[in-house]
Amino acid sequence: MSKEIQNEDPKKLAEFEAKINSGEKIEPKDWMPELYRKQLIRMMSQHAHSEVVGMLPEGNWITRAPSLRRKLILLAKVQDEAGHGLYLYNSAETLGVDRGELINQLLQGKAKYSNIFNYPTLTWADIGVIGWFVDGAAMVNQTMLAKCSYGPYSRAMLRITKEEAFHNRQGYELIAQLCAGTPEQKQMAQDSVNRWWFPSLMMFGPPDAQSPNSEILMRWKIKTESNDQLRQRFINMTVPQAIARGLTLPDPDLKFNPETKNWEYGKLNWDEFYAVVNGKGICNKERMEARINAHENGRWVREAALTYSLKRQTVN
Ligand code: BYC
Repeated sequence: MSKEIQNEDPKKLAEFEAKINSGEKIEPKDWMPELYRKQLIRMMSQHAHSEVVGMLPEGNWITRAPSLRRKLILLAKVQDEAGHGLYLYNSAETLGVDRGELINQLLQGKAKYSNIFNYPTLTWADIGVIGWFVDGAAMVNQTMLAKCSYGPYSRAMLRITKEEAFHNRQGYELIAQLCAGTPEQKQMAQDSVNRWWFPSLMMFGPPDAQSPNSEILMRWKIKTESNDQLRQRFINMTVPQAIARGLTLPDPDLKFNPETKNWEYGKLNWDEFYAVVNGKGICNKERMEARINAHENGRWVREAALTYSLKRQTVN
């Protein structure tokens, strides 16, 4: 047992764990072990940062969308991601941490966000594949998190997951349309699938045996399924969709096991994953610069809003 848990009051800890095991949610004012609070802040803030940084690769294509319909869908999707970031920062604040502090950690390069957003969006097909793969992976992960033991996170996930399902469908529809188009359009979809498949599988985190946080997260039902279980569910869901569109996936070891009913997959490049997560991806620098600029450009808005709210407090 970790030292941080040993220092907790054993009676309170037992009551807390009994509550979780009975399926009750933990709410902000309830007693919780410090490690539970710390783990939630880590995960929820990484999640919020991912939503906000995740607006960049797609936002990059809003002005280049090929039709008004596609532009409206993309604009709505990117706005949804901003909303997800907002709910998640709000939910994290219920744990007694300040949103400004979390954002500073991101801007100073001290906080993680999802590996996937450090890859570039080179063609229009990437917008479809992000919806299909990235939002599909997020939907699988977040459907599990909607059952998590912390009330505010679980409730935020319920709403976010509904929106992710829409994002996933619009992405698949975009790709289906490209696949039914000219040979060049189909090839553009295939090229995009080839580049995004493996990074999307890595979104679920390292294999269970190398996942340092999983044990405690699963004990306290923050996560109710493991990284590998969710990765497998996503693969099983997505492979038939690719086949239906005549697309191939870039894994020579992918094969269906009729006994387990799983699509078995080959080795993932975890060296690449850790390099990307630790700042050495293709777009890490660009993403951080964009967020720092956005933060600086928004300073006057935050200051004006704060002054207005302070003035209202004085008047009232
Ligand atoms: N990327 O012990 P592990 C979206 C880190 S955005 C980067 O298995 P855990 C969207 C991990 O943090 C949706 N880092 O971790 C938005 C840990 O490092 P620390 C994003 C990763 O927490 C816009 C270390 O590796 N979703 O949908 O048990 C447009 C060891 O990992 C990643 C979420 O954030 C990664 N992929 O499990 C479109 C979901 N994976 O912190 C779409 C919430 C692992 O110990 N988060 N690491 O230094 C989770 O469900 C879990 O945190 C994870 C990882 C499954 C991601």
